This record gives sequence, structure tokens and C-alpha cells, in this order.
Amino acid sequence: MNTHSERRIPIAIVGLENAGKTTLSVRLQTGRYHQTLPTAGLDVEVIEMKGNIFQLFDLGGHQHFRQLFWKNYIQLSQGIIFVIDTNDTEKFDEVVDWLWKCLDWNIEAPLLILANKSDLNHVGLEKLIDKIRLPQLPIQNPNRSFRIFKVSIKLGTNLDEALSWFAQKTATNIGDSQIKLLGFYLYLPTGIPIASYLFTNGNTNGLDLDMIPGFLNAFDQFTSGMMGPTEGLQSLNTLNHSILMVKREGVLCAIITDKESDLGVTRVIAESVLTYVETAFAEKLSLFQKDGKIRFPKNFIIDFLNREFSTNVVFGSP
Ligand SMILES: Nc1nc2c(ncn2[C@@H]2O[C@H](COP(=O)(O)OP(=O)(O)OP(=O)(O)O)[C@@H](O)[C@H]2O)c(=O)[nH]1
Ligand SMILES: [Mg+2]
Repeated sequence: MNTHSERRIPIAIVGLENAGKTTLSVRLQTGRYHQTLPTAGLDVEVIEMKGNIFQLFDLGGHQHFRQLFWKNYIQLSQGIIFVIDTNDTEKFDEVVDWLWKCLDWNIEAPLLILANKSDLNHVGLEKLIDKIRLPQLPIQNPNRSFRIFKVSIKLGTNLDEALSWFAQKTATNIGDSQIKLLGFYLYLPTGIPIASYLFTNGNTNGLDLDMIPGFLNAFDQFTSGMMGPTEGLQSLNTLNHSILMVKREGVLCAIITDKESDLGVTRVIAESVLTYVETAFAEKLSLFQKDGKIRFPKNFIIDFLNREFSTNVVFGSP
């Protein structure tokens, strides 16, 4: 059994020399402030943020390293953190120049700008936004997520909100990656099935469907024991399929895909389905109750997937 934690989301931390990038990386690793040295080249670290695993590229900000490394690492990252030393106003033109280079190299990735060292000055955020031409970003790509926060990485001021936003955005940014959805099951925590869908045209290609309820049950007990009653996520690989299970307080789901489908993408979709189901329960449970049982209309979730993930989900046989 694997956990989803094999998925590492690549993130680039960029910004001119002395901006506070390594201080941020160290804070993310240890939760504290430590004095740092200028980065020679780059450092790669693996950290956990808000339940996801990130691979951080802490890139040296010296002119030499900018030219050598930034483009490559920016291009392979799924999120960009750009750190600005707001105390170093003389370098602002250079900051703008490199910020826009980065944005051209990767026009998809969510962007977090940290206006750092707020403990040393009172630089107005609006002025800075204007200066770095942030309002022009939607012209480049209207779908890019971006935000700017005034922070002190040294003191930790305002960082939590900034990083929560960023972690959530990068973890759910699946672009046009596709999974092949073979089926899914929804269960109440008591083990009672409330929906099952199969898209395999009867050809389950070696998958023993009868084993799923039993496996879910074992999974449920396993995660209850290990992680408490509301957390949990496991995956199982059979010869031809991947089965991902996600558990919430009120509902559990198992998503079956072909082996080639990316587990991280499947997970984002599974989480969205569960949020949708939970919201529907909370708002109009009576709609789903019939003869004391809970049942989902056949198309309830398929419509949702077609609406929200039409480019990401292909229904079909393995
Ligand atoms: N006052 C203050 N100092 C900070 C803050 N963040 C970082 N620093 C200091 O700024 C200096 C440079 O920090 P680093 O994190 O090493 O900078 P860097 O961006 O990694 O620099 P390079 O590796 O050379 O690109 C260090 O002395 C930090 O302690 C902050 O929020 N406030
Ligand atoms: Mg550094």
C-alpha cells in the first residue's frame, strides 16, 4: 500500500540576492528563524505544507546564478514564490526585470509574491504592486492564480496566510493532465454504499470488484487506528488499476483509474468530488433520502465531473 505522499510538487523560490529565500526555506523546514549564508548555486529541499509534499528549489539570487539556473527550474516548477527585499529600493528595477522574465518562462504556475522584511520599513503595498506591474498579469494569462503579501520571513509575520493560499493553489492546479476514470464508489463511514459507478463496459480486466467493499472497510479501520477518524488517504495498485481511497468525516470514496493515471491528479479530483458531496448533503440531504436510505441520482457526480473536470477526466475501459 502506498500513501499519496509520493507526489512531490516542484516549487521554485526566486528573488534577487539577500531577499530572504533561504530564510524562507529554513523556516519551512524547521518552523523557525535561523541565520543563513548566501546560496551558491541552488539548494533542493523536500517539505510538507498543508498536507502536501513540495520539492523546493531555493535558487541563488546572485546575477550569475540567475542566468545559469533560473529558467530551467522555473520551467519545471508548478508554483513560483518570488521574494522581494522591500528595504532594497535601489534594486527595484532589477527586481521587475527578473520577475517578468520568470513570468514569461512559465505562464501557468501560481505565483506568490512575498514583499519581505516588513519589520524594517513601511513600504506601501499598493505602490509596490504598481511598480512591479502586477495588474498586467491577467493580460498575460487570465487563468494564472497570483497574490502578493507583505511579510517578515524573519519574524514569521503574515506568512501563514500567504503559504496556505499558495499550498492550496499549487496542490490543486492540475492543468490539463488527464486521468482515465474506470469507476468510483461512495460509502458512508458505516460502510453502507451510497453510489457506485463503473465505466468499464463489463470489462474489468482482472479487477475483482467484490473485493472493494472489504478493502474499503479494512482501509477505514486502518486509517481510524492510524490517523484518527477524519483523516486518511491510501492507494492500492492491482495489476491493471490504481485505486485511490479518500476519507472524510461523513463520506468515503474509492476512485478506480488505469495504471497510467497520475495519482496526484486523481487525488485532486477525488477531494473535489467529496467536497461537492458533503456540501450537497449539508444543503439538501432530504433530496437524497428515500425509504430511509441515502441514494444518489445516477448523474449527480458524472455531471459534476463533466462540468468541472471535462479536460481532465476520460471515462472508459482500461
Ligand atoms: N530584517 C529582516 N531580515 C531578513 C528577513 N528575511 C531574511 N532576512 C535576512 O536577510 C539576509 C539574507 O537572507 P537569505 O535568506 O540568505 O537571502 P537569499 O534570498 O537566500 O539570498 P541568496 O541566497 O544570496 O540569493 C539574512 O541576513 C536574513 O537573516 C526579514 O523578514 N527581515
Ligand atoms: Mg539563499
